Amino acid sequence: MSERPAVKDVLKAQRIETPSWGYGNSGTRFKVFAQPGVPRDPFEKLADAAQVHAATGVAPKVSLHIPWDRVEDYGKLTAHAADLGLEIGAINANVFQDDDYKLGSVTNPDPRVRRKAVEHLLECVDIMDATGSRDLKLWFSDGTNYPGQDDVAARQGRLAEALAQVYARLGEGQRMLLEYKLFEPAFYTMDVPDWGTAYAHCLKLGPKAQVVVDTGHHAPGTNIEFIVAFLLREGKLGGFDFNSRFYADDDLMAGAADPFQLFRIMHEVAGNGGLAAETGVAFMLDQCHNIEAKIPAVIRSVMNVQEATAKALLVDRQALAAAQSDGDVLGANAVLMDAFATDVRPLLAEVRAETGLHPDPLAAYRATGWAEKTTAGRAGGAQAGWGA
Ligand code: PSV
Ligand code: MN
Repeated sequence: MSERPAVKDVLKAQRIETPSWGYGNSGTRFKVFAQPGVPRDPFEKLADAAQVHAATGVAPKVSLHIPWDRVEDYGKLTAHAADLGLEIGAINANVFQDDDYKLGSVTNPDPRVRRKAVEHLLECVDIMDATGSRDLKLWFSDGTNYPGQDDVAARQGRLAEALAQVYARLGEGQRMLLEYKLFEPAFYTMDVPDWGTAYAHCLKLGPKAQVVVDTGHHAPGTNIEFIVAFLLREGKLGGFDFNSRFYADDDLMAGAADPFQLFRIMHEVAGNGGLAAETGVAFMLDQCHNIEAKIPAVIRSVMNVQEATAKALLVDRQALAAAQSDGDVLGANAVLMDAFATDVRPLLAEVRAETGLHPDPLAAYRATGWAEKTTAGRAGGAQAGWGA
């Protein structure tokens, strides 16, 4: 394995962003199970994220969700992040948890509600300015539950208008990442249900608008790697919200449900320039750890993304291209399957050791005693969760 310096360099350079909400309490609509030692505010969430970065060496960025992570002083939060060796990643807007948004946010038939939603999105850009964040991540729960409930084409017009207002406010080097989702919470139509809708809006907006692919947001059986290849080719893949699903938007650990799918996605990323820093693809996690310990679950997810990336980098591209141009169907498939079947854990252990890390991030984390310390030290106060 040690004869692969180029592969190792790419693995050393890849960064995986972790979500602040992954460290807080979460659950399903049936129950939120509180866990001991869970952070009580965004400062403590960053302290937990720093443990993930310390163990893996590749997770310096943390996505925030507003208002869950709203603070008085974003300069102070950013300085706290820097003290921990972290940076603020994407700012996720939240226009889905207010009574006003029952019939939608930026697509609501009421112009007052639309204005309120746009104000929130603009506030998120202010927070980007204050924290040095590059990405505004937009997901809209907007949609309808019943045929005839609203004019679906008119809703597209309202959406385009709101996006244009926010796009115009973006500064130099800032991006808007538009996320799509097939269904939930709306069950008849979502206003941004698929990559095509997101892509069309981003294309109209301009180069700072790109699509984000949340791996849990598709119909079962959707070929996500095709979407990834298409968007990369068009220069419109802004990033991923990685997580895995068995049924709907399960938000389980990335790579847990279908490691082969994650490999296929990373194969398209690696083969289409998506691992080059200048392409700007953000590898973010968007997960909730409802029953498992949160920090080790985030570490495991980071490792799963790294393993899929390493396997994708091991694909013999020359042999693949030769088999493809020869029309050798089985040969081409074998090249891909050989890479997928490779045990890349020793390679990743070497990469970690070469960067001064413990070869086993989970063992490194356990050795810190952080879980015991926070369980004892974070008694009292209200634990952070979806509504915080
Ligand atoms: C929506 O399901 C979503 O994927 C969006 O990214 C939200 O911001 C996030 O989940 C909240 O958990
Ligand atoms: Mn998401």
